[in-house]
Amino acid sequence: MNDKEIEELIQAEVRRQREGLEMIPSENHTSKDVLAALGSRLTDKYSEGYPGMRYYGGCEIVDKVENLARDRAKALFGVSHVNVQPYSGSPANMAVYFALADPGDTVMGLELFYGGHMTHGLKVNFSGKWFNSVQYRTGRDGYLDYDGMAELVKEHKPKLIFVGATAYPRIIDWQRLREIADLCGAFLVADISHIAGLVVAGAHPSPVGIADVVTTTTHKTLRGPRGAIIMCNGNPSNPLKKADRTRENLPTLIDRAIIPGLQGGPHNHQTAAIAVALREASTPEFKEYGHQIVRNARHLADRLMERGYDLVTSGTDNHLLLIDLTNKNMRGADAEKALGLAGITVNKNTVPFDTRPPFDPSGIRLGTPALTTRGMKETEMDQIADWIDKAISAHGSDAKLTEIRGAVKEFVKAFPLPGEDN
Ligand code: DSN
Repeated sequence: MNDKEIEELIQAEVRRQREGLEMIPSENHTSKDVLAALGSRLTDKYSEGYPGMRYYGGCEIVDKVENLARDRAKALFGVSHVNVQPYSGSPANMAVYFALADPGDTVMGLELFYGGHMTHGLKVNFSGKWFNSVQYRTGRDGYLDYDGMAELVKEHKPKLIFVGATAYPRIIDWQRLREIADLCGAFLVADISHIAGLVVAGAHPSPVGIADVVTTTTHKTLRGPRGAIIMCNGNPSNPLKKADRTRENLPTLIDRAIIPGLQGGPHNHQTAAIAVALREASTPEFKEYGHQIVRNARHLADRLMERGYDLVTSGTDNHLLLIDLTNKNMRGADAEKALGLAGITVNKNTVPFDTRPPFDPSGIRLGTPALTTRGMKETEMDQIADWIDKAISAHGSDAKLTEIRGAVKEFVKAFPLPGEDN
């Protein structure tokens, strides 16, 4: 690369990832093939529209790329229609609102500070500013409060209900949510961004066929490039025609929301990389990967609880752990910093009913998708639990944290990033 400044920064970031433990549960390490597709000349091509109906010439090859991505997603998730063009998760969710609601309509989602996402109706997000957003929460026990949701649905009669989480460690009961949405005829939207890889592995129930629309980013447990897809069933899409807001018309409504509703040219390099990731996710190895993510998270949760850590819901069913550090007299930010100095990357996070402010919350959120990609298993989780505990206890002692960092750096040499040799 001629741009030495950027090249050095890229190399520095690769070293940071290689020499540490990436435990932010929404992150992962992609394969060399995904990176190759992302770095390809497909990025040079404009192709507004959809395969076979573009506003530009020269699209015959990117049409094949997009069709391949769509077909692979359909087969993997078992759904009849997929839009692979959303630039990322927030634009994907925005397209669902655009397709199914008008400004001022009532919508519902899990409050961000109880594990939801900004686009699920946070007051300062477009979803909370442009719509009448009613937010549901978890109960005191940290589990989704399905009964409370049902009451809210009966009272507010939302047009659409978003369900999905960024910090929820338990299985989501899609069938129960379907019944709740049906109380007022709302569209049910499942945002499975965090758990998509677990869903395709069979390690978490799938909402396909239960929810009306399913959105997911492609870069979390699904282990693809940054990007997103939207899935639904219904009549074949006709993006050139206006359509009423019916379940049969969902494919057309979604496609028209992406373009001309919200986006311009699709990112063809990203579409190709999504296609590569979807192929990888359809292998038996990926199924095993998804289950190992959960085994690792459960094992880590048990080891940390043995050391007195207070986990929201007292454990996990999926890829992440949410730890309330109140009983350790520590702020999430301090734990994030101490762990960072020890070479373990996590993020501070609110816990349900947090008494501290969102930017200085009581908890940390951590997970196992990236560690599992590197081949780590339960034995390694024992060691990592020990370091997490030691680093949190050593908060403020740079010497002790540096010592752990050195040990982490040695340890990870046996677990190379995808495509690297140890
Ligand atoms: N930033 C994502 C996460 O970390 O969960 C949500 O968009």
